[in-house]
Amino acid sequence: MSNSVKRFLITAALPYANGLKHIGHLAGAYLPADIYVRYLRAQKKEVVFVCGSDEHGTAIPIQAKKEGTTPRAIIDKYHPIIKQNFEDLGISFDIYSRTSDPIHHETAQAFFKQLNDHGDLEILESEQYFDEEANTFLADRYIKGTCPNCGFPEAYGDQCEKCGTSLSPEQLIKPFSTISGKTPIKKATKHWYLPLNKHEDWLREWILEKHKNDWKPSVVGQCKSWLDGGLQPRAVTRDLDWGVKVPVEGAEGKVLYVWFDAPIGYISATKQWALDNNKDWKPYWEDKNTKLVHFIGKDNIVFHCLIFPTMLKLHGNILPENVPANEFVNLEGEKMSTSRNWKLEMQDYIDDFIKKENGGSQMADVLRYYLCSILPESKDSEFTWKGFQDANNSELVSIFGNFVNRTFVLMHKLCGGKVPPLNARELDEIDETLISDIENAKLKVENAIEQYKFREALFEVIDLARKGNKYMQDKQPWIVAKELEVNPEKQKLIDNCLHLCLQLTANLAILIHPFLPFTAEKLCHMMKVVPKMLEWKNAGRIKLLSVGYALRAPELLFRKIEKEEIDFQLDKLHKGKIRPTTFAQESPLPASKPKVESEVKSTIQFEDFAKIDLKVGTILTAEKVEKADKLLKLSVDMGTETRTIVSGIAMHFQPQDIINKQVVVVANLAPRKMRGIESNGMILMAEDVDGKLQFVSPNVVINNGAEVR
Ligand code: B3M
Ligand code: ZN
Repeated sequence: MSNSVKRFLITAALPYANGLKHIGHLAGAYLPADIYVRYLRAQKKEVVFVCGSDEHGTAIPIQAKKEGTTPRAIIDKYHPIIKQNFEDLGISFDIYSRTSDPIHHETAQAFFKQLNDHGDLEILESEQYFDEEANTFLADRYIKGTCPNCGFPEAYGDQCEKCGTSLSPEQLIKPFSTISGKTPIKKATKHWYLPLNKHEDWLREWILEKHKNDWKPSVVGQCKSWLDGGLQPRAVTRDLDWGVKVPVEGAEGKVLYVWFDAPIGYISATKQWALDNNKDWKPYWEDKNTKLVHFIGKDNIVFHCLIFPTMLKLHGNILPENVPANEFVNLEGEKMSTSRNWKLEMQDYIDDFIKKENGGSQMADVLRYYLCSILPESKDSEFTWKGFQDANNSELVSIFGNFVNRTFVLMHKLCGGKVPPLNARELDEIDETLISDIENAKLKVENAIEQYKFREALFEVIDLARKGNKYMQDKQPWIVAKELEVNPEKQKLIDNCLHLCLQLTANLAILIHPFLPFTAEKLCHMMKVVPKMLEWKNAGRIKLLSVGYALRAPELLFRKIEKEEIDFQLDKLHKGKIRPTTFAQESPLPASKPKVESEVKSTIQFEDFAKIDLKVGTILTAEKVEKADKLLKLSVDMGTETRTIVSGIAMHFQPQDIINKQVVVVANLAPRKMRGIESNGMILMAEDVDGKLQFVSPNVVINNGAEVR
């Protein structure tokens, strides 16, 4: 770590306050950032760790519409929950701010104004998608269409969530408005642009030369492909009514693009922190001796490595030293997804594992441990419940917990509950090896952490505990104890062994602290030492606990995780039982009893089944049927024809949300008139445990008209 660094400013991506966050988010940015920050704090470095809610962008009003409420109500609902979730899992932000705060609006506006006044922005008029029915321009997530990269039919105007490609609305094939479901027209509008094309040269030099070796290859690689493709001017304003108002004349009805204002949120959060703590925020953003590090997920690379640095440079701020972006964590073999309800939310984990138990923060550390051991540092990784159980049972319990427990139990039994003396003259090679293992572990862990290799760092800590177990096994003080009667001198050997094991325990507390803070705290309690002992400089030494000092009885650090708990989670995941993001009591859905058993109808012959003509179709349009709460009128592309089908799903879906959805249609059902509309077929639906209807859909895109057998 270079000596000129005076202070650290560590940021973690600001999560959208539009819903609960899952453990993929946690592993992507927040956990690694927290480990890094706790390590720096233990090093007594000056460090500020900022984060907060991203409360702008179209994601917020869209969620508001889904929940039948206002954008303000959405952010006020999710911000405190997400904040608390992070706290429960030990993510130790110095501030968790909000981009809806006035301080942020002022900061973002002043930032924009300075760039605009200096002529760093360009105003361009262009044709943008406009929804005639809703009489509004369609920014970002208000427009969907088929992804040109992977063919996913519901890609957003700014990004395809399936393949991760970042898009502009023009690239979408068959674009449609998510408000009305209609195909939008093009209409002229004026916007402010950040001319990234003018900054290619220094960005190239800064990333591809200066940082080519200290940034992750995946990050440099992604930047390189953007740079090689040629940078384009980026619009930094939007026609929207939710966000930070554009602070110049002639910009009525326009707000800053969320990706312009959100990263400025790091600055406004620093300001707020400084205000709250009577500090000066400026050096953190202006002094070259500040080391700024952004922790993010890979989908945010372009914003943090190209766009925001350009803004910072133009504005006269320091640039990030590193952007250690992570890949994604998959869950049980599939990509985590909020829309498909395939995820483990922080809240769910907290409810099931932390709140249920006394002193449940032990379970927060278990999640931190497993996630850290599978951090997607260089490629996507996999969370499995079995892996979670194994990490706990065969590493935390059997290696770490076991070593500490044996040490404490034997110290009480063979050394009177006090730190025994070390008889230097009696040290043998095995003891010496352990002593140098302790020294080396410190160096290895810090080396790995400083290179953002947190998995490796954690592995080194566990490896040291493993060596402790091996040492204990080699020394077998409980066997030596049997010889005491004949040879009391042997007490020295026992003392040496337990002395070293106790010093090793103290070292483990220091080294595990950034990863498992609650466990480190518990160890301090057992050793009757103050948290100051956890300072990093103490690690690597074997003089942490004084001879003769009385220690407490061992406490259980980790408990075994049973198969039933894992089965329960798997079952919950597969049944889609996880509470939907919309809370049950606020859900507009009719309450329905969960069905305990599904009724089985009487047997039919194959010929009976074969009479049913099931076909795949795609919903083209959907609209409410007047004076019928439950009905939606759909037109469905059946391959060779377009059918009108009236479906009783209006209580479960907004028309705009089901456009382009592939469904299974009973194609030969006799036509039936409903509210004066002839319905030609029926859409197959399944009811989940919450009583919500879900489409029965092919899991890959299939040609319309395909037969279902
Ligand atoms: N809210 C996107 C995301 O959560 C965005 C990050 C902002 S960081 C300044 O992926
Ligand atoms: Zn795609």
